[in-house]
Amino acid sequence: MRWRHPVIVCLMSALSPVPAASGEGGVSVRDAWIREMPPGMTMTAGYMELRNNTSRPQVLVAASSSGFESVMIHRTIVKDGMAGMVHPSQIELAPNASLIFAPGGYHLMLQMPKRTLRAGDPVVINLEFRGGLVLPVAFEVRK
Ligand SMILES: [Cu+2]
Repeated sequence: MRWRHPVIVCLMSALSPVPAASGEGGVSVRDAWIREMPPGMTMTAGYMELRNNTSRPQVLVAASSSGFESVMIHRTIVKDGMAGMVHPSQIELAPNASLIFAPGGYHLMLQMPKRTLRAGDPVVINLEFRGGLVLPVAFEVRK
């Protein structure tokens, strides 16, 4: 009766629920970096490319880091020729799509670093998604 075994395994994998947004390929991050702060500045920004590898929307609801007193999701918008920043409470990632955090658009506003950051330093920022997924991402400080 050995032949039964692979059949049972196949059935079980077909029946097991699809994880909401696990770290294993659920949401991935590329090219994560932080702008190096000029001396005396207490504020900088983090950028990255977020990718939702699932067939469902994923919602970024918060970010935090032990390296900064405050991390906020921000978006730079231009209205009537004036640039300003807004603080969206969440950002939805469309299924199987990427969202780019870049200068002039979405960014992570990083305030009050707990130590001096130099180009090349790694800083971990935790991205929190609706449903409980927390994705620790290594950002690199760049000039
Ligand atoms: Cu900002």
